[in-house]
Amino acid sequence: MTTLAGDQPEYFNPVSAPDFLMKDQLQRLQLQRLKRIVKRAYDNVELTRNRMDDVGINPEDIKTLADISKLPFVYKSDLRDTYPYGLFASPMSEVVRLHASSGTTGKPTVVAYTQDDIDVWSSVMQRAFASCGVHAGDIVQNSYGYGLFTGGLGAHYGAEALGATVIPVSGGNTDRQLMIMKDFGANALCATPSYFLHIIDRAEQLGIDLKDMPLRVGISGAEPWSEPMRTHCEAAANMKAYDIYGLSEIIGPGVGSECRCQKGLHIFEDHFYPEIIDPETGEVLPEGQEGELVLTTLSKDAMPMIRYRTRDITSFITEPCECGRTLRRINRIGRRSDDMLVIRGVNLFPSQIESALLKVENAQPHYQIILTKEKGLDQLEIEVELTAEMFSDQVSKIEQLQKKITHAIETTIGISAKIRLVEPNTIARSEGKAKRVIDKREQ
Ligand code: DLL
Repeated sequence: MTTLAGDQPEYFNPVSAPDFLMKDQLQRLQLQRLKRIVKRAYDNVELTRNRMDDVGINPEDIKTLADISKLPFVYKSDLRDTYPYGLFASPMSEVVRLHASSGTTGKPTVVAYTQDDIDVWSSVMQRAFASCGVHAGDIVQNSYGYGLFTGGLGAHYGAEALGATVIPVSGGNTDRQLMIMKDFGANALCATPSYFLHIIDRAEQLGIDLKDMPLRVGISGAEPWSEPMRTHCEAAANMKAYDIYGLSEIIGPGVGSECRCQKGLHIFEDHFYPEIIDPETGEVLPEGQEGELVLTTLSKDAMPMIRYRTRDITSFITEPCECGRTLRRINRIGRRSDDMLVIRGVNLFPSQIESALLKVENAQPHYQIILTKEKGLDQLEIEVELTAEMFSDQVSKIEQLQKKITHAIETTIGISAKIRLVEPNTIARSEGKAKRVIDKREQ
């Protein structure tokens, strides 16, 4: 049995206790919370009431957990259509915090928290940290952006609740981040995978070896990242890198998290009820099949989300986890249904490019996808950055690399792509989520 701080077995750590409930205990709790939250949303949110009335369902009709499938879905567009406060179930006098996520189409979507909601959020983040092996007494460098983005404050409160020391450095100013990391002796680093990558590159440029730092754990999320990327980060800093999942509409980071097994993310099911549906038909899929994750907040008062369509594609892992947690696991989210690019009729997800690049020696996972149209036909160009070392190398070596990358990408995505190798540091770096696609086809 593994232990957390001291000699306490993980099972008996009070932080993790809800992670180990027996199935029937958990389901009883979920049902009790589901009934309450459905009633709360019905009584206080006009959109929920109208949608439920339209399909002729009452809060009293929720008698079992399976009855959840009778409830109508909520979509991101519902937040936009009721902007800013239309889905709130609490009066503003009880709302202690607002966050927002920037949409691609103008107005952000706004989310709200009561003090109880903030407490739930801190507790799930505390459990997430604990399951990634962060303990009381650790020093957590929090490089998620602070502000309207939920990453910064979500991780901050969770780490404090755990009894760790937080360095609220936020994203950006990478040279300073590296100095702080070293001087303050950070054991854990929270950053988006793109920013993690940037920190690693910058350290290399400055001649800093991250392996000499006391870093032990990396906690990354907010965008898809691949297994090869995990290997890359772990090797560069001699640490373990864990995936953490969440979204503003549900609470922020802390909806789910990996554990020491690094085999899928446990969903904190006592607060967030997960379903996986066929995105076309809306039907709940048999356990194990891949589909869209739908989440219901079981205990969020200010803004209950009932059957929220995340657009994130994943599947449940059916076997029990070796860590002993009874919480269900989902596979890592590699793509969103609305991220999919259709190029000459072939489906492509940007994360496939990352995986392909990381398989080629000397290639960098800094890339940008540029889509254009020529004589009515889609053209796919992928800009890939050279390392400074490769850049000063012989032309023949660069040509060889280009060939290898072209081959790796074509065999991964199944269509031809023009690969353009670009000078080091020419593709914009991100302190948060990376922008990988420039689609010029509609213009
Ligand atoms: O990204 C919350 C967060 C902050 C999660 C920090 C983890 C760490 P949003 O900005 O609302 O919230 O974006 C949510 O990001 O629907 C997924 O598409 C994507 N996403 C989040 N975590 C992961 C992950 C935050 N671990 C959207 N893997 C979600 C893949 C992720 N995609």
